[in-house]
Amino acid sequence: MLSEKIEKGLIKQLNRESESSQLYLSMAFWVEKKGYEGICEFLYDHSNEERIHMLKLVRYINKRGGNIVLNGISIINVTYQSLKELFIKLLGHEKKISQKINYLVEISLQEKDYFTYNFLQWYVEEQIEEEALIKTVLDKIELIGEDKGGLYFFDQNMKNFHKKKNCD
Ligand code: OFO
Repeated sequence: MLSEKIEKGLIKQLNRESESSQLYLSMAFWVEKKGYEGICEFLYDHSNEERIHMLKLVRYINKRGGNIVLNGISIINVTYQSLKELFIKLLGHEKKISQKINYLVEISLQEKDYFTYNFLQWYVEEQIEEEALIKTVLDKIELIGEDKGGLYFFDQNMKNFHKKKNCD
């Protein structure tokens, strides 16, 4: 059985993962409309990954006898001034998620819930990867700056990266 505190924390996290999925999805719309064929695939893909993060939590909470409540989520229709702004926001978002995961790890230790502590290690690893990935994309976008040709090639590279990833 999960303690009330852990159950509440995990349910909040699963709703955050669901929101993350919607956030990536809404960013993918925006990017696709701007004509970036590769970057939009990256964001659509990532939206699916966030859904998988949510499902992992759903399955774990159910296995431990918790009661899930889903928040109503509306698609976030935000527009951005630039790709750079979008990825800055995304990095900020992932950093916030990392803090929440760290907090959950902390309370799982306080509550001596070592099953949950162990379960959360996957998310800890994932956040390290995600922050690094978004930071790498942002660094590249900053490096390219106003160079439209550079941006075009970067977008094409992202498309190939996406194709390769789906074939591996
Ligand atoms: Fe992007 O993060 Fe899920 O956990």
